[in-house]
Amino acid sequence: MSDVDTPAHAATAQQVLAAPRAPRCLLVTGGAGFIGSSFVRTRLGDPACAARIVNLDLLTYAGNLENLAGSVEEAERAGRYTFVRGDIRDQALVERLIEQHGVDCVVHFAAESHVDRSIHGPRDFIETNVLGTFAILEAIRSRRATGHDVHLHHVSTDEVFGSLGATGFFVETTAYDPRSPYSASKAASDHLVRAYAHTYGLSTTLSNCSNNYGPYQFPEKLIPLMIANCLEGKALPVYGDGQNVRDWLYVDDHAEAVWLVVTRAAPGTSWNVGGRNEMKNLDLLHELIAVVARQAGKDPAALHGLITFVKDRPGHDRRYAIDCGKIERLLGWAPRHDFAGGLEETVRWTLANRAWIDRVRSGAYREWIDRNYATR
Ligand code: NAD
Ligand code: TDX
Repeated sequence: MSDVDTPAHAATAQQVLAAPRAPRCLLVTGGAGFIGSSFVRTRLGDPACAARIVNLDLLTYAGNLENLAGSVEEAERAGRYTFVRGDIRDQALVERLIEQHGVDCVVHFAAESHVDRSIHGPRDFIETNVLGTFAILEAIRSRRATGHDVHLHHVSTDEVFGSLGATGFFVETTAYDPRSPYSASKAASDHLVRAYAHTYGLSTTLSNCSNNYGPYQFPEKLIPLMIANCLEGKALPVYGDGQNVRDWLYVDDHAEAVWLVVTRAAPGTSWNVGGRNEMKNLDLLHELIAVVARQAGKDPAALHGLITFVKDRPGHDRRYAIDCGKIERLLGWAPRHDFAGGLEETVRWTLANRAWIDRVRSGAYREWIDRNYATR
């Protein structure tokens, strides 16, 4: 059964596997990024997960092996974790890794992920998000032709559904209506995944998640940028009127949702994931300022004084809101962090990891990567 002909509210237990899928070896793409590294850390720390992990990441500006420092070394020594610097667009490489490591499941996070960058330079988004996903699908199709089936879980976003008015929610069967080069490239990749499942019989699942936040998020996205600027006394740039609404989810809760879908969801199904936590950007910023001021011992009024309204993002989507009732009802997923707790945790992490932020903001993290990985 596929979601194409199953309205979300009518989704049934048939969309859940009778027996859990138990991958022996996962190929995680983009595992050095923000959400991919959370997935790698949580899986390696989960005693119920015995899968080996091959992490394929190109280490673009958004990839940082420091996101995994302290979490992978023991698994690496035990032969349970391998890092490969490489490009998902390299189909031959993906095929070779699948064959060499006996990969039976690909969890595909790698992407260009920042909307503003997609507006300034869309090409990388088409190449990585569309052609990269295409190369992975072709690699899996080619393995299938030799009798080896590999399941693909494709990590997507709520932005493919477009922009909502004041009411309503995105469900799994909401028609796609992407409106930025980023969301259009993600929508294209989602369509390719579903087309390959339908045409070639590939086993695939898909998840569409709302805005994530938490440790190791690249400080170009709203929350880490605002925290870093508060700490450095820099302007807090609010696009437009600051009334745009996003639904926020703590990153590790997304990683758990992906794992539940990987292990429990029937092929051909897709799953919306969200925090049931809609906020206007300006309200979020006020809450964040209160937390930073308290934890960092700063004057809240001075931080409020840093708020600067700037020119709006072109085509800025007004409101995203996810109905995640299906994954809650059928897979029993529930976020472990509420927004207040998640925000406290994120600010605490940032204060305890100023060196990480400083190295990313100064560009120093690139020198280490280039020195250690230039020849791989
Ligand atoms: P990120 O930008 O932090 O990380 C992306 C990772 O992919 C980086 O490690 C980068 O080096 C790697 N990468 C990029 N191009 C590559 C290529 N050609 N080959 C191999 N690796 C490559 O992104 P993120 O925020 O962690 O997002 C991960 C996934 O989740 C993306 O598919 C994104 O669309 C999706 N998503 C993100 C959010 C969010 O709020 N951040 C929400 C929903 C869905
Ligand atoms: O400086 C800023 N000022 C500002 O007002 C930035 C960086 C953002 N914003 C606004 C734009 C959005 O309304 O804050 C909101 C959140 O912006 P981003 O953090 O850039 O996220 P968004 O554009 O909503 O997209 C995110 O969620 C869905 C991720 O970047 C995507 O990868 C994910 O798919």
